[in-house]
Amino acid sequence: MSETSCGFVALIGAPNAGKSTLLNALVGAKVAIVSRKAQTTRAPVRGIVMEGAAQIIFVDTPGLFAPKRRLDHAMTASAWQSADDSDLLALLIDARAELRGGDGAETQDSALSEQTETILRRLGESKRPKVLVLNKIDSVDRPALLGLSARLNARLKFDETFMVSALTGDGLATLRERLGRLMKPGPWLYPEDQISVTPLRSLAAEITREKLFERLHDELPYQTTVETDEWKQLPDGSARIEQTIFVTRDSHKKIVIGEGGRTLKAIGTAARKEIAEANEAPVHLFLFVKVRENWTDDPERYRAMGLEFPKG
Ligand SMILES: Nc1nc2c(ncn2[C@@H]2O[C@H](COP(=O)(O)OP(=O)(O)OP(=O)(O)O)[C@@H](O)[C@H]2O)c(=O)[nH]1
Ligand SMILES: [Mg+2]
Repeated sequence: MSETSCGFVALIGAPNAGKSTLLNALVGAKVAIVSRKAQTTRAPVRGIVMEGAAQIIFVDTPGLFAPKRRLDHAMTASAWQSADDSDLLALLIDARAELRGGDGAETQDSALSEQTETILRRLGESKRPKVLVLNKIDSVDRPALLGLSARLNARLKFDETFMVSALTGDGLATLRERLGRLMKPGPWLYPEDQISVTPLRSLAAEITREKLFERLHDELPYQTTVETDEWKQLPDGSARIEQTIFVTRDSHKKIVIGEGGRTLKAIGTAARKEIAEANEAPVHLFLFVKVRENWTDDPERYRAMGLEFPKG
């Protein structure tokens, strides 16, 4: 048998680049939540992949953007911390958005978006090996893709460039295989059949938050967080789970609950199904909505999310 190798690969990039979708696709299971909205991921999530004798520990991170609020600072700091702690950095670019100039604004062919420029500048300071992953190739033209790859590589030296679709799976086998070869000799850190390190109760809270992100709009999803308060194993093998949805305003609470409780019911039903799948046993899910005007300034909420509380 060949010698074992192991390493951490941080998946970093702008919000919505498809980092969490890629993590799930690489792992082959849902370990991180995904949504069409930017800034879905709030704290790093590990997913473990075996590639021959190599164990690759992928770290999905919150999207990188100019932070304003305290929570933004905590999220982006955790992403850069994961990057600094990793053996290899994989910069994920939403090729479709980048070819449109980032946030949808038109730019010249030769330009990169301001957002990408900012990330590249900071990335340039890191001594770690870096690979470039152009994602969402299912929705861009091949020639444009080659041009984009050339522009990015001219701006920063990447060891390798991959073109993938996290959604269709295109290019992922090659990505896994090449990254596997880049792992350093050493023992595996996790048992060979382990794919996640996230405790079930945290994953359950994330699943409910994903359902909130799907159903709520504007600022509201960003003003909510979810925690699992209780997880009781029942004699029949099912679990009784209580979760709190924290919101900042009474008006938000009304929207989350919805007319006649309809919105909360829909969120609960969708979350329950997925939590039961993760739990591999039926669950009874009870959701409570609490108004906490200042939850985004409460260290306790950050601890629950697995984030460091930024002072100041
Ligand atoms: N067409 C297409 N869409 C994709 C692809 N990968 C991801 N997406 C979509 O892009 C959106 C964002 O995906 P996420 O995986 O949540 O992105 P993220 O980078 O984790 O975003 P943050 O957590 O906010 O930083 C979702 O609607 C995905 O379905 C892809 O390869 N092709
Ligand atoms: Mg994400």
